[in-house]
Amino acid sequence: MNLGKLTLPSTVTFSGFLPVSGYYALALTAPGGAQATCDTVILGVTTTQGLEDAVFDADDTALMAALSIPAGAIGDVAFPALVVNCPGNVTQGCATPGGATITFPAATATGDCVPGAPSCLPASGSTFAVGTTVVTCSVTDARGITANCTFNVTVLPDTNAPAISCPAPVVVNADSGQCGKSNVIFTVTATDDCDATPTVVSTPASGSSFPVGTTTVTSVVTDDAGNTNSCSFTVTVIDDQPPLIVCSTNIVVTNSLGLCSAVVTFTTNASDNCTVTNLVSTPPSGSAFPVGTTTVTNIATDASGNSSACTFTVTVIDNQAPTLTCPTNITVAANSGLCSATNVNLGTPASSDNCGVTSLTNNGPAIYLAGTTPVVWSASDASGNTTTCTQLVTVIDTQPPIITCSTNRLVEVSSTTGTPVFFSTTATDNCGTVTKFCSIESGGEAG
Ligand SMILES: [Ca+2]
Ligand SMILES: [Ca+2]
Ligand SMILES: [Ca+2]
Ligand SMILES: [Ca+2]
Repeated sequence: MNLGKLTLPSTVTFSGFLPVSGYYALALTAPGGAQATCDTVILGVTTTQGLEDAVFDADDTALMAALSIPAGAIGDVAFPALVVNCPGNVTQGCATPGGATITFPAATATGDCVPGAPSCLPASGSTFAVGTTVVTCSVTDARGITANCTFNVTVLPDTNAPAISCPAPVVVNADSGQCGKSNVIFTVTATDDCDATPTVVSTPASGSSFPVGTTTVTSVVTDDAGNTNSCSFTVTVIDDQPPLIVCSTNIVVTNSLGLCSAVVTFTTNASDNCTVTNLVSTPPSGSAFPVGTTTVTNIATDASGNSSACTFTVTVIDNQAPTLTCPTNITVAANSGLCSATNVNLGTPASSDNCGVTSLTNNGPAIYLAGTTPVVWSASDASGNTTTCTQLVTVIDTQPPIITCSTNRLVEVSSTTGTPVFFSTTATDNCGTVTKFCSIESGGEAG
């Protein structure tokens, strides 16, 4: 057995002879290229004459056939087997319904003529459907020999719902002048076993405007596989703004005719950032207000119980004087022996007032002289309105004068024509001067 190597030029022609007996090793260089291990074909050829001028194109199967080298003829030379080594089976969870992108270690190949890394199908980095996929990695060397291996890629779906955490109840005050709060910010956190950024949707969303009151926010988280979870919390917006209330200015009116009061209407205005639910005036508009000054208290309340108050006064003036009717004029007799009367009973006047008579007086004297005396009655109310009337009181003298005659006289006649007689009579009256008359005056001649 002869073993040898022959390096052939890149361009070869077969010009010699073969077959022979014996054993030769021929190193052939592939056409057009440098010699490489993989380009070397070791042939075991039996020849009787040795190797002469033998040239081969190792890649030329037609040549090989022309050489009549039986396939088994080269079996006596051991090539390092071409072996492809697959990575181990891969199992990965967290697939979406569309699958999962899986990368796996590269397959390797061993042999003396490995042209490069084996290629795998599906390739690493491909999207694998949920389930088990057989990956085949193969390589073909320059000799046309193909080797392969397989391994399993198993993709498990994401069946776990995300975790979600809602914030504690949010309590805020309403914006000034608004029945709500704008731009309410809150944070809902969520995590997932597979999806690094699960999608959280809150309704209403953070940054929304919330009305006064309590609103429930529902937050739903969804992972890439469509698993969901939810939580909820409340956003409470407090109305801490009391209503704005505007009272009437103070009111002054006169009484209604005949009444010690007046019906007064007024307007109280109130507004609120939400709604004024109650506006109460005490006493209410349209009430009968008594003469005098009454304070009206006004209270506006909103739905949240905030309230504001203001006050003003209603003054009702009594400008109506009392009515007064004097007692009838009276005539009385002078007291006995006097030219006047005392303890005169004037009688009772008739008087009334819309608010009541507070003073009823007269200026009558204690002693009424004979004649007519006007007595002025005066009725007043509490507001100082006064009415007067006049009653005439007449004192008459019903007492006749008192006259005292002289005692009877007996006189002597001293003359034929008569005798003057002098006598004295006296007369008095309770009312002063008395006019006295005698049928014969003192000093006249009595016959
Ligand atoms: Ca999940
Ligand atoms: Ca309010
Ligand atoms: Ca009055
Ligand atoms: Ca008299």
